[in-house]
Amino acid sequence: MLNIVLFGPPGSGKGTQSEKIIEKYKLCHLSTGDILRGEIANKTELGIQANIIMSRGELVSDEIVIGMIKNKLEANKDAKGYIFDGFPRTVAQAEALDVVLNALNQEISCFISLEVEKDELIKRLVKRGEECGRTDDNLEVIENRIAVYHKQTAVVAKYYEKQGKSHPVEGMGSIEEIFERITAVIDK
Ligand code: B4P
Repeated sequence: MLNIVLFGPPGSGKGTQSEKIIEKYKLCHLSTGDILRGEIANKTELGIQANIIMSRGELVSDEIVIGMIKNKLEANKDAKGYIFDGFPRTVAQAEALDVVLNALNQEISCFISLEVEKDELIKRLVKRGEECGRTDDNLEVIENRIAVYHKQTAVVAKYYEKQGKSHPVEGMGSIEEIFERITAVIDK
């Protein structure tokens, strides 16, 4: 099975590239951001709590997101493989993911880390905020999301480097150019 973690700071293109990867490799898409936004749209108890945290640009608790991923894996057992988009975002989430996959006799095949300069991240997210009205895509919250990434999330790359699975990919350029770089890593 092909199990990919697509990693990078907010606005690095995880969601964008995930869509193209799923289409090409027919993988099951597991995006914690999308699942959380679904809970918010459905006004569930979890969604109401998550909305407060996400609109500040902070991370939702490990316990909640790990539970969500377990449920999704359980519900998609027949998948050819998975793409984890926006998860794991902490080392605790990475460790929990290994435990869950091991129990299913599976493992992460590769960890792809998109590298994008801060100015470009801000430019992309501000533009999306203007176009789509996502409440966390405004300058103040974007700055906090990037700070949270450096404080709590960037360290996850070291976890996969130690396992020899980490592949940094240049995330600047056109969506197609970046997709070609990603597929070159996956196909290898
Ligand atoms: P996510 O939904 O994961 O959102 P994101 O980090 O902002 O990245 P996203 O995937 O949406 O953006 P993309 O780069 O594709 O997280 C949102 C929030 O949910 C988090 O802040 C947190 O609160 C919570 N959360 C999610 N997962 C969690 C977890 N595991 N633990 C705890 N909390 C969690 O695209 C951005 C924009 O750039 C798009 O408009 C796109 O069109 C554009 N773009 C992409 N590639 C481009 C390119 N090459 N050139 C120009 N524009 C490009």
